[in-house]
Amino acid sequence: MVSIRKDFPILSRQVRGKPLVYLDNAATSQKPRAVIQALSEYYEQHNANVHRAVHTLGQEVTERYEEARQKVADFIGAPAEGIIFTRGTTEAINLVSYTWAEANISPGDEILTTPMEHHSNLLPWQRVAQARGASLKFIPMSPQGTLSLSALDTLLTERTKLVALTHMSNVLGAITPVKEIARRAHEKGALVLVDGAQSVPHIPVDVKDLDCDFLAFSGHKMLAPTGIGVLYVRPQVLETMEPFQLGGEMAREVWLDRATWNDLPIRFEAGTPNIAGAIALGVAVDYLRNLGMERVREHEIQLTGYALVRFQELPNTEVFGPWDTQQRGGIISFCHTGVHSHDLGTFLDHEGVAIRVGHHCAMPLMELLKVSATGRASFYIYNIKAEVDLLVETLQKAIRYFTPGPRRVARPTNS
Ligand code: C6P
Repeated sequence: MVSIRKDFPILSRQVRGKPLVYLDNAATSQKPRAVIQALSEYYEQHNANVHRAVHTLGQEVTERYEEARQKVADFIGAPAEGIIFTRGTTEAINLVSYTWAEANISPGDEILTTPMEHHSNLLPWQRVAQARGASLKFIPMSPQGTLSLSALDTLLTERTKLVALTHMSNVLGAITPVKEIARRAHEKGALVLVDGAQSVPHIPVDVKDLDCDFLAFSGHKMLAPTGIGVLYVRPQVLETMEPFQLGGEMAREVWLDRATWNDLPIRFEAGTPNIAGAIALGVAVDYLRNLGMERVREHEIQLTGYALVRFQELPNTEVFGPWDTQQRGGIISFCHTGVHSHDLGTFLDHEGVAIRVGHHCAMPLMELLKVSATGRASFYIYNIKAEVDLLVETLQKAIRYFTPGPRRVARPTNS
């Protein structure tokens, strides 16, 4: 979507004297001017605390904060009372692990997840399993990210209390069949938590359609600032949950020895929240809705398909994840047999191209892929084919540069 590039001021900057080619969107997205302006307008015109003040500024920001909650709710097809603002996906998942899981996971219970989870959706469950005497089970998967659904026949039992899985792998780009897994988990009485950090910014997501009980995602990966994220909880489940943190605004009445809790979802937002961030997230949601999430998805399918074809020109380079663009998002992880990903990433940076290299906070998946690190290019709405071309051509140069002499001469090049 070339026309929207002008909305993103950072895209006109240079890096090391070259135009920035930003392909690290799975780590964090860039921000449109509308979001940046929402932040400065908030501090220049409205700044006050929410839910507390009778004065005009306080009322203005409370109204805007709650409007943002409604926008986020509509974006994922949820009721506003099921939307809790958090710092991000990590805090959202930890909230569930410290509240719902502590109260509902007992010795002998099982938590089912996958080997491709980001650490944020693995470590909290390791902790809960250890603390509660429960066990952690994993749905087997192929190196491309296809989950073995037939294994659910034996893996899902009456002991399964929670299925926690990513909707889109941050390494493979693989989209998981959440709907099917949720249906089968519910048949056994288990709840379903979806890590939507990589899906909500990129594909249409509707919690009613997925039929999940929890959905966690981060604003900063979907055009909003850092430090704001969302936990959706199915209201019937939320009503049963004890508060996560205790403090200001989450209590209704407080005595010296006890307290009662405020309405949902404020009960789960103790202390002063990230008001500016939440309002700016609302603006980011407006921006994405104006574009249309179907269009966002279609754009990324096109770009990813093009990139997958072009990556085949790279010698000795393995590309991970599904080949079918319908089954993956705009994330391409790759590994060269002879050149370390960090060298490739550094070379690309010298040409203004930003990708991520490393284990991507998914170390068990690296083990499954039998690599210690990958390079990862990830796309968003403002990326264009010319950037994919530059990425592939610069990778070709990097591979030639780092490959020892004779092979350098022998390989046909386009330089
Ligand atoms: N992945 C990446 O470069 P936070 O940091 O809380 O906003 O998001 C955590 C998280 C959870 N789940 C998935 C699937 C994720 O991809 C991430 C963040 C970034 O892949 C930073 S490690």
